[in-house]
Amino acid sequence: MTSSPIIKQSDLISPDAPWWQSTVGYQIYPASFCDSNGDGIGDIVGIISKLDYLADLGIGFIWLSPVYASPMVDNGYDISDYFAINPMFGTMADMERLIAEAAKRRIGIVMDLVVNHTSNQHAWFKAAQSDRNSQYRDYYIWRDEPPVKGSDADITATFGSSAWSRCAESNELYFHLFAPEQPDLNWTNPTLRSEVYKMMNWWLDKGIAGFRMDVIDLIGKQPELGIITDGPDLHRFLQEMYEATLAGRDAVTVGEAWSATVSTAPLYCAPQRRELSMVFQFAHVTQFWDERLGKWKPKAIDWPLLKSTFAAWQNALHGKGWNSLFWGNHDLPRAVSRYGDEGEHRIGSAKALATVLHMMEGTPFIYQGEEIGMTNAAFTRIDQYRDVETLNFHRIQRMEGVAEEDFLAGARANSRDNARTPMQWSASAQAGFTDAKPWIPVNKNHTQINVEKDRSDPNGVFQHYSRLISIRRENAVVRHGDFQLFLADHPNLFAYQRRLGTSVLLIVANMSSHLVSIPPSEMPQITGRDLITGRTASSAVGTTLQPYESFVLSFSSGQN
Ligand code: TEU
Ligand code: CA
Repeated sequence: MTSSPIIKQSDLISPDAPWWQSTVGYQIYPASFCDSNGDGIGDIVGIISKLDYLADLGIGFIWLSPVYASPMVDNGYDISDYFAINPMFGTMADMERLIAEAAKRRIGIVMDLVVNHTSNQHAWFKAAQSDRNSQYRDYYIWRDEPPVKGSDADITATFGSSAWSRCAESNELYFHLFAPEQPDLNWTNPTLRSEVYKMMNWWLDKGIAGFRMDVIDLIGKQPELGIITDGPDLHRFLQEMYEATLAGRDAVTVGEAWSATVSTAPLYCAPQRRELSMVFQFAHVTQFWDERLGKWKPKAIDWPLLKSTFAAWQNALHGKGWNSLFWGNHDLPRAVSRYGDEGEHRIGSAKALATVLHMMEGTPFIYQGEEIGMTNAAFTRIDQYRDVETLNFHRIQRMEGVAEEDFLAGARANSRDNARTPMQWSASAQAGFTDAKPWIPVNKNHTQINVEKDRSDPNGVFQHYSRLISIRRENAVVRHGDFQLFLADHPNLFAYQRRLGTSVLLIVANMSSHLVSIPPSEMPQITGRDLITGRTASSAVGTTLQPYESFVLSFSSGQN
């Protein structure tokens, strides 16, 4: 096993545990992070200029959303060349400099690996569609006629409409689980698989720290049988990929798996299976979507239900596999807007959410702007949106008779663009993100919510995240302790204990905007040091918590 160039094993408290279990990831959505050349679009040089900021925060790696060559139908999740950088984001030399500059600060670069599909502008697809005898033909999935309605192969794409589109050139239908411009790759073709592994090795050899794998639970699909997730060959492919690329390297791999359950997750991430480092699953997200209208009609957050979901995952994976911990990403609304309070208690709720998430077992991911408590976009008109999914569903739902205001209300809550408005660096025009007109509007609240302002506040959100990251690094119990939920049915208090040997942490947060007293419970009555404030504090029954107050008490079980 070669050791990671990024984080030295000797720096870690448990040198036996992999480096990515002691640190925190930070997701950058390149188009919206920092624009260095005044074209209104974030870029790689912009990211390099903010590496010191990320080093101050204390993160260990960046998950970089796609920067590969792409026609940008789905903002880079439609790749036309895996070996090239989109000129909009910079050059390969910029990318190499990013890897090197990040490494100097002990930050790894985790690339987004989008290999469930390519762009329809990829050379493989162009060759495949123009010539039935092309060697690339079988890299994709074809059909002569549309499937019979209601038959197994009659599948709807994630972005709406049929997953089978007619190819004008060959007059056949090809399969795509996302936009028609994102044809799905046929993973049953061994040559295609080896091309993907070659490409992965090429990037790993450049010194990247690993991959976040886009919709990796879909690569075993068998559309003719109606099988999309958990296909019969899925794990065989992942094991083959591991041996061909990851074995002998100290890379991290994060598998996006919307379909993963507490029972299927270990199949991806149990270490002895040699597949992925961790899963990135969405049980806590999708449980609050409508049965019929999905994300476009979100349900209110029910804390007892949410807590029980986290607890189930904590307990199911403990000692078996590794999970990711996150509130948001580029596909989801902003954490404070969805789970907290974007008004009066914005700062408090951002901190409480961070506390309860970061003290669990798993690798936390911070989505850009979350560390200063950024909120949803608050767009009021459809022409402010850019996201292909939002625009498709707008068209579809309007056709189905959904009123404009109703659609806009759903989009305001859950459109992917909520997370994609530019990073708010300062109160100046365009939030210090760009000098030009940004590709998507800046949130009007940047005058109040921005990095400069938050960091000048010792009680700001950034400081809190930074503290939580140090607590994780310094306390093995955060990484490997067991988990016990307290007050499971309490509507506002999120309370749990982590325990490793004699070292115990008690985490309590009031997830509401009113005062809440801790009721009698099975929770230990102890006094310990609050790792966040450094004060001596107590978990005593009757203690009253301020709105969104949270604490992390550390004590030794020998003392009580
Ligand atoms: O997301 C997978 C995915 O299924 C989401 O699009 C999700 O279903 C949707 O937001 C829910 O409404 C990944 C990427 O994270 C996303 O940005 C890409 O658009 C998608 O894959 C296709 O590559
Ligand atoms: Ca730019």
